[in-house]
Amino acid sequence: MFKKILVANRGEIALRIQRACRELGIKAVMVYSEADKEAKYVKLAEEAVCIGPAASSLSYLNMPAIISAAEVTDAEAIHPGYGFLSENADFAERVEKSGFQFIGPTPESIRIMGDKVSAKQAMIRAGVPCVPGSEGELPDDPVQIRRIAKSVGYPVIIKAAGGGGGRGMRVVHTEAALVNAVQMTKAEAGAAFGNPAVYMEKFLQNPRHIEIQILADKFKNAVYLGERDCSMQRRHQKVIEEAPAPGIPRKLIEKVGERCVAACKKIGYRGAGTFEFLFENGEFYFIEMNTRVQVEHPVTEWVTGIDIVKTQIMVAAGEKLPFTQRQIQIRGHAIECRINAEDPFKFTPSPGRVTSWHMPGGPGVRVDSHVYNNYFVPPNYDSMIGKLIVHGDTREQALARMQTALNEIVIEGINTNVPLHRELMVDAKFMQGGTNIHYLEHWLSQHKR
Ligand code: MV4
Repeated sequence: MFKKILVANRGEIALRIQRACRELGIKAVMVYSEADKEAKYVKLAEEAVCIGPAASSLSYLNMPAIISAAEVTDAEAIHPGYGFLSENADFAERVEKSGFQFIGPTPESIRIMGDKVSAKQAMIRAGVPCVPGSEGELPDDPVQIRRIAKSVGYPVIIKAAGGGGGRGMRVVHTEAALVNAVQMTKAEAGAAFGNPAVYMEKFLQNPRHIEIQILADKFKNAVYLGERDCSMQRRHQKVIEEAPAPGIPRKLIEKVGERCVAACKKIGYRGAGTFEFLFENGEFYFIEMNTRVQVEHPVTEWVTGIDIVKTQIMVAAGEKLPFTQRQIQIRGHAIECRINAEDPFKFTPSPGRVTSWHMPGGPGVRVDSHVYNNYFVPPNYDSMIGKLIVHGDTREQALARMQTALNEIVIEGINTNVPLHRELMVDAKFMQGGTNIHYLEHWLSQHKR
């Protein structure tokens, strides 16, 4: 096992990784920007290195600074967390070329999944069900583009190969609008991602966003840890996640989960990963794979009892997965509310000093946050300042615990989205379960203030 790991991230996930290291008896080196020197995990750290000024581009995205920090502290491995450099294949490669273990998949796996066209082709070959569409990149010939769209059937969606997470997409409803839309998306993709390649899919109108968590080791062992429902989102930012997904038969999850595991084995995937699907009319359609630990990993940890971050570190160190698929059971129900420093209904960021911070507790309540009383939320980064996660034997119990927990929260000095969560947790449709990806935005348009 590693003796020392460098944590190349900030915020709640930096603290989460530091805690996993402590449990494994590994020393954690924290890196921080000038804006984060008062962060809790820096105060708690045995070792911490300042890697640059507040701007991410000069600190958390600064590859030489991070690799130098690993060199001067004698770390053996680098955990990238989520966001920042976590899905940057060039970074993973530079980490390994510098003699450190990257805690994540190989640069090659990251590269394949980063290109959404090659990711989809790998999944089709591996037998993972995908959204019907173009086989690979769209050609330039307008005649061929129209022929493909006709066979897929309108409406279609044009997506950039270099996009993902909602960036670089365009929905097309008619043949008249098609060729121009393709050209526009290609031009934008070339400018934004340095890759003008686009592909086409059937546009699914009212899907749910369901994702499958997997874990794999270096010996081609892989397991799936069930699914998460991440349909409650606004502008491609998830707001609430839960596991399991309400109303989806276990047998269906098992079938798609086994496909994901087979795909991992086929491509030699290692580490933690997430297969994102759209779910509509009882069918799963793969859209993208994330090659990192995700924000919402705690809901899966709670229903499976598996520590995903610890397992990431163990498999990166060359250990075998310590459990088989048969040993993984889904128990109860977990819900996560992302707590953001923002206006709860206008969504404008609300950084600043937290003058009062009281977190809930009791059975089935977990808070992952690096914030404390009198902490200053810097304006330079993502507005997420923590996550409230609850577990119950049933979804009803989890909802009741989340309602109580949200009512116990006191955060003063900044605005947060806690008031929004309080309202959503008593919304009849949400309480019923199974809302689709448009539900929250529709709800917000009906609850303007
Ligand atoms: C789609 C889709 C409908 N049909 N693909 C948006 C983010 C990116 N991961 C893929 N996205 C979508 N792809 C087809 N063929 C609808 C979306 C989509 C969406 C997906 C998941 C969660 C929220 C979403 C919000 C708007 C659109």
